[in-house]
Amino acid sequence: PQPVLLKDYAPPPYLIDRVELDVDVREPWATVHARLAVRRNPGSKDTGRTLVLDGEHIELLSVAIDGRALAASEYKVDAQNLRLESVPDAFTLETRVRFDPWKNTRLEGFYATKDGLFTQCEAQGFRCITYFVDRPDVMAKYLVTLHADKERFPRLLANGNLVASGDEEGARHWARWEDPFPKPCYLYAMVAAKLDLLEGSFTTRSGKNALLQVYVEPGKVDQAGFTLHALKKAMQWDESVFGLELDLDRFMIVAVGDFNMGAMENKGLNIFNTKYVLARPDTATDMDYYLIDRVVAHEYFHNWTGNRVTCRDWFQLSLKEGLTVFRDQEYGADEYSRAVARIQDVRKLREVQFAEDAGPMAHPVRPDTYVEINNFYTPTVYDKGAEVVRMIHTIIGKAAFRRGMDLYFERHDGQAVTCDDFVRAMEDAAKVDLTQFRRWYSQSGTPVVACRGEYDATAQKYTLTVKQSCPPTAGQPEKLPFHIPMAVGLVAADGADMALRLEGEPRAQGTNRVLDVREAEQRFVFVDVPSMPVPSLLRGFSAPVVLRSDWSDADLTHLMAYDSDAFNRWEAGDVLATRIILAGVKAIQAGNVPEIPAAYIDAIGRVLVNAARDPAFAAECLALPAESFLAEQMDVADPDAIHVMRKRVIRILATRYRTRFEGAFRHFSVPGAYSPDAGAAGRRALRNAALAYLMELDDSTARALTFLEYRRAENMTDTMAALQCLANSSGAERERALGMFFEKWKDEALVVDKWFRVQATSELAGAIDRVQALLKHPAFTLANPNRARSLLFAFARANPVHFHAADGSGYRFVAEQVVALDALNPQIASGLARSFDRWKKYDAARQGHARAALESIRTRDALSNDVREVVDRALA
Ligand code: HT7
Ligand code: ZN
Repeated sequence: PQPVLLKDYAPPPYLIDRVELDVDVREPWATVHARLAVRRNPGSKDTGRTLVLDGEHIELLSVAIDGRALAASEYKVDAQNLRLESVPDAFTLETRVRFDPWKNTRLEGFYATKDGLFTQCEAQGFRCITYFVDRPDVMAKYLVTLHADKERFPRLLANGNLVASGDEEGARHWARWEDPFPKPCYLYAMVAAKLDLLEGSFTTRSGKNALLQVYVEPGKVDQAGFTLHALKKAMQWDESVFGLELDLDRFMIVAVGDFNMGAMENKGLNIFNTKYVLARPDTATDMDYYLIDRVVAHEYFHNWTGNRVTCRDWFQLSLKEGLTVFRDQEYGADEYSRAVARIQDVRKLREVQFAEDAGPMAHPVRPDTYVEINNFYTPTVYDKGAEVVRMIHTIIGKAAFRRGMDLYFERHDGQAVTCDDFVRAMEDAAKVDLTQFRRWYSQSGTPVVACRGEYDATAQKYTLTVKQSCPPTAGQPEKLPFHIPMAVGLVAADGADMALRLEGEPRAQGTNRVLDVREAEQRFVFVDVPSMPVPSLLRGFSAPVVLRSDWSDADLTHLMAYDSDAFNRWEAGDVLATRIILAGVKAIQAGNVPEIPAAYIDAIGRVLVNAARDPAFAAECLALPAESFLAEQMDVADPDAIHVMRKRVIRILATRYRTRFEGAFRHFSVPGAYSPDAGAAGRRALRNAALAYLMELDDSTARALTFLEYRRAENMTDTMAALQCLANSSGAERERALGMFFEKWKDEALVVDKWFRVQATSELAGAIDRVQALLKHPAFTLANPNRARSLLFAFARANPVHFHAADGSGYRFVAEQVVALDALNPQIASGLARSFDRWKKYDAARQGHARAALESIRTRDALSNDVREVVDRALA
């Protein structure tokens, strides 16, 4: 297939203002009768009279224009399109199509699961339901009537308001829904299913009372309460922070167990993966609760950033996704701990997005080309996109950002717009020039910012020299300098922040400054600096860059102890730990015994002593950098040495602080009824981090303690923490705990996913054999994305030492699974294929195995475009 190019964008020659759908469900068919009000687009330069509609995996039964049925000679239909020549300027187009949702394993369009039928239309699933101009700049009002068997499908839902319903012949029923808002077809949704319902209500600040509904599979209403609670919190937050109110009388969330992504923001009818809806203290961990909170908020926030103002084309995806991730990050920061939320978000960005930016799938936040749009729902578009919005917030400040949002809605409500329209609203509201800043949207790659500080005691000046560069990325050999907001402070020897005055300024302006770095090399001279400071750079991770600085180990332990910026206190420890592990890897490679500086061991001791001040923060400080992140820091990654060295550091700390870890494990218990709030979750995080350190000793005392904890645990957070430790241990407790767990939870799909995951990520020898055996487990199926993720993605992404096995067995195994998955669900298969992205980072022997594995995928016939694009780019 030909790549789609941003530069080829042209407005659609025809618009569709109104859509009436009549959907009849009778197994094996769904039959869809569509009536579309079509008119020529006055904004299009195309003067042709051909209407091209998209349609895939559907069988055309009839076509009519203004009530006249067309003969087969009057239209052309192929596997992708329906073409109508010489159409009038305005007309009603009627089509009838049918397809089999029970055979739809791709899970896009309209598909069947055990509980009923559900839709997923973003990005291009609507064309699998009816013939349509399937692009987001075609917006229409919808009236939808659904018909189905009443007993099998008691719930018939679509976007908007229920306007009529009734029974019909043959024990069937129908329901008609009208959505008052024009929308792009990717926001279309319908459901015909047997589901239980939890209801609530929300009164908006202008006094409108809205009905809130959460639909879940039968018998699971007791796991839906937190989602309803989270939805109300999100509504409240968007009103108070952005002044944005719910515009609907009814807001529905439907949970489905078979779903390709996390959730979908269809107007008024959000469809969610069960993973982001169902939670009970004994089935869901603190992290599950936190993610549910964030995802519910994210989808709700899309109602304005995505639905009311949508994307002109799919190159603009970050317009809605980057902005909405920024909004859900801020919501998380306000609802939980700002510092811990930031640490976790940055950790993920650096582990996943930075690797993407350095690999074959690197693309700008606003890509300029794609083959398969589903491959571009990426960490770059989402998470780097959110960082780009955050930088605008940092540059112009909170008040101007809010003005910019208001202006954006004032100008563009009801429109399909571009990233540039968003930036222009921010520029106009803040009266700043973001011309250079726009490069963040068009240039791929992670900039490297190198800082060097020089102190002149006589002149009492501190000069910070900042150099930026950006490595070449696919299709972009050269980059222009970025506009980088760099938040900085200067920390004195006594730990206090110094007042900051730049040369030329009349007076000091606070102790925390945002420097505008715009040049390839720039100097910032601070005056009135009474003593040699330690610079605290990029506070709060104010830009998505790799920071290099000439800090000594002592500088870093000083920042760990005193930096007033909590993120940078954590960051200093992370930089130091990375430095120590990478030095240890070199020592191991040279056959030497690695050393761990006493200053670092002492600093971790202080983290433990002070843990009670903020247990969640302390738990983050105890978590060493991930193996995948460490691999990215090496020229040639050595997964075995990284694994050995990282574990060595943990074991040395565990040995040295055994008593403190045991004390923390006892002390930070959380009495009373379970609550997922930040305080309680933070205590559990610290307690379980302590347990993991102790279990690294893998002696009989630690194993007995962990097994006892496993049996006594009263919530899933503590259960999983203990089980994860046991899964990595060779003792007999491992099999006992895993057996007990499965027996207890075999009927709870999301908990069974955890059981697969904990085994797939086990570092014990023989991982591939165990994962291969689990593939044959009766509870395993490739057809369910959550299950495939829990075993295959977990192995390929979170078990680096076995995925990168030196004999290539990990690569061969994953390649075979990519091929098997591709036959069912190309989107999920291409996600798994992306596990090979960084294959060129490894040694020649591993590269040979990875290349062979990738070639073995590429040579298969009938490979999807999704997988082909990923594999072609990896091998290029
Ligand atoms: N906007 C939603 C994206 C999405 C999606 C995309 C492709 C295939 C399946 C999908 N399910 C959901 C989710 C979001 O970002 O809010
Ligand atoms: Zn989103």
